[in-house]
Amino acid sequence: MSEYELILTETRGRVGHITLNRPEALNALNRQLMREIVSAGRAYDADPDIGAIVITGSAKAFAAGADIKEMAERDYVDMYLDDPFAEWSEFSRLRTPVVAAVAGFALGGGCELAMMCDIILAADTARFGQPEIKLGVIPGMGGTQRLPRAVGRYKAAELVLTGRTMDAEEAERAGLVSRVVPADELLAEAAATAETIASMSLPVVYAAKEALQAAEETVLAEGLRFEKQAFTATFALDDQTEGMRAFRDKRSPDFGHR
Ligand code: CO8
Repeated sequence: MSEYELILTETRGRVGHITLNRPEALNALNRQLMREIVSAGRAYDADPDIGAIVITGSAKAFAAGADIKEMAERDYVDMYLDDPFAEWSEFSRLRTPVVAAVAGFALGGGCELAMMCDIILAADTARFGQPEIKLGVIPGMGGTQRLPRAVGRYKAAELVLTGRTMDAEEAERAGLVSRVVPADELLAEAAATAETIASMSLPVVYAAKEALQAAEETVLAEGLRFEKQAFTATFALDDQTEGMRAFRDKRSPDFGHR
């Protein structure tokens, strides 16, 4: 029996899949759903046989935000002491790359969850936005920080201050999504993307993700220093020798996955 009630998990090859499964609330992120997502992500991250993670929702909703009904009656002291979103920092620090496969609504916390992932593949049915302002609050899971980095400050400000949502095409144009695909191809595309990542050297994938994160978190000179160190460190790995010899010998590399 699964240890989870609100998500489905499945390992296929070297890819761990997480499917949000709270359809009656459009995958609204209540406390339990958040805990289960973070717990499944950590479990995959701790497993050296997992090289990438796919997270998805339903055809109608990736996630329609944090659970408004759960939050409605809470007050400042309660929220401050409880810090209900603290666990998300663990999700965004997973070393394993995460591919978000987004169909339908990705609003509020749902959009923010997608932005904690490394790659966002969007079905042509996807809608993104930060409508918190309409509820008398502001984004609380990174929306005011990650959205401007993804789409630029002026578009982010328009979305956060008006609550307007955008379709997949606009989101791709703005730089929020990696790629838009037809809805019926979304899961296959996400799985194929994750499988490609998982076929690479795991320590090198970790290093690449860490260096990309440094681009978000540091100034350029520091990021370039980090990259140089991480790049040089890959030359300590057998996988670098194998990868380059395989190219020279015109064969596929064997990165020694079990
Ligand atoms: N929370 C709780 N329940 C929700 C949520 C939500 N975010 N979204 C939808 N539901 C529920 C509805 O209440 C409804 O339940 P019921 O059948 O019991 O009435 C069911 O899901 C189906 O929803 P609708 O009938 O509304 O479906 P529609 O297709 O008519 O509309 C929408 C879909 C447009 C997505 C609409 O449901 C909507 O506007 N949802 C709210 C979107 C939103 O405002 N999201 C932001 C939430 S606030 C947030 O994310 C803050 C993040 C800050 C971090 C917080 C960390 C804890």
